[in-house]
Amino acid sequence: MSEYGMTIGGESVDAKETFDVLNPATGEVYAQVPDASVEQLDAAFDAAQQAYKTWKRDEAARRQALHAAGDLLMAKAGELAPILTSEQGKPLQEAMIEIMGSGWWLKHFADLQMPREVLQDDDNAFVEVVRRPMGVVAAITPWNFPWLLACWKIAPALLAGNTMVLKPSPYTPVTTLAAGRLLQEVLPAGVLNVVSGRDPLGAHMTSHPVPRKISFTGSVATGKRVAAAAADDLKRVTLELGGNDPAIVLDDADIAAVAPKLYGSAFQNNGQICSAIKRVYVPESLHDDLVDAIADIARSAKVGNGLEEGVQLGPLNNRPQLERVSELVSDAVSRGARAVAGGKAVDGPGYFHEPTILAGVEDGFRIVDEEQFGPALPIVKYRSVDEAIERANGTLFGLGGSVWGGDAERAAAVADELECGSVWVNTHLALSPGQPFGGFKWSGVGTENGHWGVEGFTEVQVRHQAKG
Ligand code: TXE
Repeated sequence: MSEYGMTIGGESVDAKETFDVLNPATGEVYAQVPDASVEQLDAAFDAAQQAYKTWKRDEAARRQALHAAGDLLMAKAGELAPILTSEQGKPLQEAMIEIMGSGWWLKHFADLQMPREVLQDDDNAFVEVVRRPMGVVAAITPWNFPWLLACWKIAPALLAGNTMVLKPSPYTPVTTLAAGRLLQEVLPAGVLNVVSGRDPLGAHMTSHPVPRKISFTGSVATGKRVAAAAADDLKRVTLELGGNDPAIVLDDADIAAVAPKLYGSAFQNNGQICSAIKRVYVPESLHDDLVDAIADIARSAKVGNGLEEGVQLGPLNNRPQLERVSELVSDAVSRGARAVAGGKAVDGPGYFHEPTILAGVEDGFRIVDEEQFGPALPIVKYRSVDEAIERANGTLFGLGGSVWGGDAERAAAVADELECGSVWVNTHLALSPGQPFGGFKWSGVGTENGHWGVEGFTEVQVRHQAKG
């Protein structure tokens, strides 16, 4: 028996097998959760299919339910946040922000009005484009923002009239299981089903005959597998994959003002954000000042168990991720980079890594070319702005990018040259539920959030009514 049940057709359901979820701050088992069988996955899809028949019909009821769900999450944030910290690692205050933010997301979509598209209204005909729900959605989420990213899918998908089977990452299933149960108070049975299991359960979801749409957030490698599995059945997909966001600092930037903002956008959630700053390009003239300023901040950061007061950076979420970050840092140092702050994993239990600033790094080093997804930031010198733009774009990633400078118009002109889904000027990571989010190239397919996100959970239908 596990403490946290799955939710199938409104019921709390256990499984024959369980698997362990570790607390990344201690490396110890935090919870045991159900490992869903294939039959249980079938039951979840069946429940979602049954619920779809009525859920799709009443938009007002859906809006009301989403509001109630948002209110409930906000009211229970104090209970959910410690669970999130214990399985994910992030400081408790950030866990609170994630839960409150998920409530905000649901309530935003509860009120979102879709633009009406009337193509023709004359003596001959009334022609309108309408958006129809797709049916059952399979949603698969990662471990960095387990519940917020689930709500990026739940809110628009349910608003559009779909029902869902949701599978969290095996590293962080507990908050999603707990929140999924909670939401049964305000959602009809079968509208939101939550199943937990290891990676093969995700593969079963993508090849299952019931879902018409797969909404996936995770790594590029798995995203490609999801797309291939979906192709067989022509399922629709939205893929939100990794990023390697560049920040270009221009020569008129005020380093004292910019350094804390760059640091914040690179190290929030311990760097485990798809659209965090992953590499900084700086002119030679400002390089040393910027490195010193950011390294000072990194050295003063308080690293520890996220449940303790005042901790700013928790552990990385899992051992493979810690090993990956350590490997990329060691690779850079072995090729001549300097760790001006940090530089290594912290001994002892838990998956801690010192916040690390690397100078003397070049394009071609793995830590610049690959997604580190952790607390290590390479700072790279450039000689001309054109060269910086070329290097920023010289990757298969294309999620976000930012340009920093005193002359905002000049910075915006440089930002226009970046090939990515979000460009920011003098800020980074500015996201909101009404703003579309997606990636160019290998960073993804499709768009989440805003009315674009809702459209991603619909099929286009033309309604042509002849007149006269
Ligand atoms: O991701 P996976 P992992 C990046 C980051 C990190 C790397 C690996 O660089 O180092 O991904 O993380 C489910 N069919 N990001 O291994 O494997 C899996 O169970 C269907 C960026 O955790 O992509 C989980 O629920 N689903 C990212 C989800 O996919 C499958 C956030 C993501 O796991 C599956 C996290 C399959 N064949 C990591 N195999 C971002 N975009 O923010 C696994 N899954």
